[in-house]
Amino acid sequence: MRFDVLTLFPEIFSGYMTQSLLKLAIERSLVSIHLHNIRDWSRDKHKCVDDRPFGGGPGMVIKPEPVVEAVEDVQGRDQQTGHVVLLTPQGRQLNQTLVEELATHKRLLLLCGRYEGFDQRVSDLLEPDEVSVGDFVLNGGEVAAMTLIDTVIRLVPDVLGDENSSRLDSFSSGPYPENKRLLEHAQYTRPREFRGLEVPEVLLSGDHTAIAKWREQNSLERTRERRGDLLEHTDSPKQEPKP
Ligand code: 6GU
Repeated sequence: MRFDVLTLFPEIFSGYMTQSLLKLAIERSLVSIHLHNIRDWSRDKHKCVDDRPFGGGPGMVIKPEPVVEAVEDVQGRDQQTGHVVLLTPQGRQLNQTLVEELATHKRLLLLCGRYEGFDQRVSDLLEPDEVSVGDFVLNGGEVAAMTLIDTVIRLVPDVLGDENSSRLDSFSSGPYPENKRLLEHAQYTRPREFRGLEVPEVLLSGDHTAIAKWREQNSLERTRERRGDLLEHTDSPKQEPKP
């Protein structure tokens, strides 16, 4: 899977890209990340890419020309173009279902905004898939882009060592019916007892059926307690239909 990232701050990605899982995936050619500095498409002699908003107000707006031209250039370099994603708090909110959808693309082109955002005509012309990572304000789209990359690459075949570790995670559909997303069950490792707190007996029993049952129960309980909203969005009817 290939990512092209258009940003004013490509350096932000360097630590993340040299981190183990992603680094390994890049080395194994399962994932590639190409960084592009939007400033390189500035026509201005001072490499200026932003300007004051028409109508007044605080902050600066990123000009449309360098962004649209950068996207067109990067898209034009290869036969296969990328699905264009614009990271913005105004987009549809990222969740595991959207991550799965994004992971179906062979190539994604991520546009990271800064300041007060891009000139509206960037969206009008490119019609990107606008994605937000949550209802809060980040200083820019870079951290959101890394979040998106991090969640998507987990679904690229062979990126994770153990196939199962992604399937059983919180929010993955896992062994549960489609769309029914549960939080992951509690995990324990040695020692068996720590400061008076003991590991649940069943996990030490070696009885795999009992363990699976305990884990499923624990998942459900936790989800009900912490994220009841997740249980409301299931396809299964809340009540048995009357005969
Ligand atoms: Cl994608 N960008 C910014 N700047 N803030 C956000 C966001 C994105 N998602 C949530 N908040």
